[in-house]
This record gives sequence, structure tokens and C-alpha cells, in this order.
Amino acid sequence: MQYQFPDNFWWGSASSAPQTEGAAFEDGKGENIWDLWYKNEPNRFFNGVSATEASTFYKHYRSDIALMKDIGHNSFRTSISWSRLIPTGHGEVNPKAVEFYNNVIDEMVAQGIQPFINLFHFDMPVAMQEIGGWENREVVDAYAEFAATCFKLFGDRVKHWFTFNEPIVPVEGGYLYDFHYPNVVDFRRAVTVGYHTILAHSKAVMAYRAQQQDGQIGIILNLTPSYPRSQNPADLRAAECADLLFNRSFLDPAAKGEFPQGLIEILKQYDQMPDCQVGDSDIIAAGKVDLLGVNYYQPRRVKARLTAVDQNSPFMPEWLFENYEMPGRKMNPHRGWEIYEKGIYDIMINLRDNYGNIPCFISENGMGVEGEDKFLKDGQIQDTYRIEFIQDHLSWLHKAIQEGADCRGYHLWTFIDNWSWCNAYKNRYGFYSLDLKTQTRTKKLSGEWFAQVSKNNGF
Ligand code: BGP
Repeated sequence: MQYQFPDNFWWGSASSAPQTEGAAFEDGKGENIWDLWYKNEPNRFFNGVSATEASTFYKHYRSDIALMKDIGHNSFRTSISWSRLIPTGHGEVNPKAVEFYNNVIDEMVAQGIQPFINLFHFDMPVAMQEIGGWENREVVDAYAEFAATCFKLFGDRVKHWFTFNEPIVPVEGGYLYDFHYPNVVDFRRAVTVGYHTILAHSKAVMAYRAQQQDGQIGIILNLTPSYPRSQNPADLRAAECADLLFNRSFLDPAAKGEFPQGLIEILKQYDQMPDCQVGDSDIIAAGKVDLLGVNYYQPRRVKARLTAVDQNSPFMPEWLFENYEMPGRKMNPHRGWEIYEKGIYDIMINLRDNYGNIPCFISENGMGVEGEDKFLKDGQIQDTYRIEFIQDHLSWLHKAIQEGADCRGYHLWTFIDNWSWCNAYKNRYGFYSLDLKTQTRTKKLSGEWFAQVSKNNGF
């Protein structure tokens, strides 16, 4: 074997409640912003497909967990839907939801699959959004209570908790770039949303520690390295700004308990500081995590702006840099994202050298393919491109581990092809393909291959 991974390495995949469960209006679940937005604007979703049924995990969790086991999962990440557990966001707990999540967790444990549970995957309850969502500090407290409730209910069996998945994404999608509800374009409000998300994260971490359980609590961040076009100081500064805004805005508070000075300077310079209250910095300092999940799909390449900014346009991150298309870059032609395997190594080395070698794992990595049916042969998706993609990333990850990075596992996005926000079922990522009409799951070639990797703890 060429690449042997450390003992007890986590092999598995990741998903989330809103993207898999379906049963969006069943058994007392409250609405989340995706249910609401779909009602208002179904045209914003690829082929008009909603998450109402998604991939029916709510119904089929037991057989799905058997499929996980079949391809060698020793761990799996999903999330608890806030609006299923507490339909109005705070107050009454829904007993049907408690029963469902108990069943899922018990079944995973019984099958030898460690449950990694995340508490927020873009799915704000409507009742909370109606009072301002993350712009309102009351929502921060309601979230912390929801988190504490989850720890109490399920913490005896769940030993790996995550407060948020990719918390920068609702900031970008909902408040800057119009790809999540509530479709606001307003940098200052975006900053407030991000700031309150960090407070919510820290309060959840505090709630976990107050319960003195014996597990770990972390956060999952999409760390997208920012590569400058050149070593020209203007390009370097552009990359630094992108890194501060999109990576370090969450990484520094989560790993070091404070915001980077450079980010504060940018916000002050452009008059975009959020409303900070006395005591906030202590809360943020208490939010340092035990474990960091790293999602990595593609790099970000930037250059200094070539043109002057229109001062009448709303302030945007792109006032500070422009995206750069590197000639000769390798593309995933089926998704339109660059593939840069070494990025995974660069992230690990950055965490080793600049973040105290914080314990981490790859919590998402994967290759989306539109129209994947074209690779169907004899009833199976022959996704050799995905196997190659995973291998190439794992070999760079292996090198980082050899060089001392504290990486403890690899989860693919995703288990069974699932619903993905506005892209719905456009890009397929799973180890299993999903027939949307019949809900049949079929193992792809990559699923077979992964079972071997997990069994051999390497390849
Ligand atoms: C990640 C999210 C996932 C998932 C994935 C695929 O950033 O955490 O929730 O949706 O992206 O995205 P897409 O289907 O748009 O290619």
C-alpha cells in the first residue's frame, strides 16, 4: 500500500438534515427558510425541485445506515434540524423529532458508525428569521438553548459535535450575493450576521462545556486558500484581504478566540463595524474549539483590482480584490470548479504552523457532476473520475500528515446524492446514486472503492 493512514482514521461521508431528511412538513416539523423561500420563489431552485422529500432519510434512515456500513463508514456527519426539534425556534421540543434523532443515533452506534452531529446547516427556522434571524441577538440565545437541548438529549451517545457548517455561506448567500434567503445585499448587515453567528457558536461551546460531557465540540469551516496571481505586493494584498474576509473571519475566533486585527482594520476603514457589546470578547474567547472540520472543494485565486470601484455601488468584498482565472488551471468540467489537490495540503500546513496544529479532519471534499447518468454502465455509475479526485486529494493529505499535521479523518461530500439548496439535484456527489422518482439507491464504483480504502486504512 502506498498511502497508509493513522490508526483509527475516520472514514465516512457528510450530509445534513435539510438536504436528506425530506418530510419537511411532517411530524410537527416547523418551517425553515428553505421551505419558505421555495413557497415564494420555486423558480430559484434547479428544475423547480424543493427539499420537501429530499432523499427520504427520515423514512429510510435504517436501510441507509446499512448502506453506510456496507461501504466501510466508521463515522458519518449529519445535522439536527433546529426547526424539526424546536418548531418555533425556542420553547417546546417536538417529541417526534426526539424519537427520530434517537433512532438515527442509536442505529448508527449499533452499526459501529460514530455519529458526528452538526447543529446548523443553513436552515434557520422561519419563526427565528421573522424576528431578524442572525441580525437579532435573541436568535443567538435561542440557538444556544437549542444547542444545549441537543447536548442534553443526545450527548450520552454523540461525542463529536459541531456548532455550524460553513457559517460564512449564509453571510455570503443571504446578505451579499443573493443565493440564500433573505436575499439581502448589504455588507454591514452581512457583518452583523457573521458576528452574531460567532457569538452563537461561542455560546454553544460554553453550553457544551458547562454540561461537562466527555466528547468534543468543534465547527466546520470551508477554508478556501486565497492564492495571489503573482508576488506583486498589490496582488499579495488582494489575497490577504480575501483570506481575512472569507477564511480568517471564522477561523481565527474558532481556533484562537479572537478576530484578526487586519479584518478589524478593513471593517473600520470602510465603516462596516458591527455593534459590539461589553463582554462580547470574553464570549468569543470562550469559543475556542476542540476539533476543526475542514471543507475543501476548490481554491480561490485573486488579483489586485484593475478598475476603479463605482462609489455608488454597494460596498462589497470585491472592492478589495478581483477573482483571477489562472491560465492552464485544471477544471472539473462537470461542475465548473477548479481542481487543485495541493490546496488540501496548504490548508493543513497553515493550520499546523499558524493555528497551533489544531486537531482537524476533512469534513467535506468531493466532486459534483451534472448529468452523471451519462456515466451509467450496466446499472452502475462508473465514476472513475471521482475515485481519482479522492485519491489525488488523499495523497496530498497523507503528505501533510507525514509532515506533522494533526488530521484525523476524511469525509466525502456526500453519502447518497442529495438535495443541494438552489442547485437542488443538479450536481451529484454521492457514493450512491439516487433515482429521484423511485428513491432507489445504487452503489457507484467509488462506493465500492471506498469500502476497500476504509478496510485497508489506506490505498
Ligand atoms: C458545500 C455545502 C453542502 C453542499 C455542497 C455542494 O459547500 O456545505 O451543503 O451543498 O457544497 O454544492 P453544490 O451542489 O452547489 O455543488
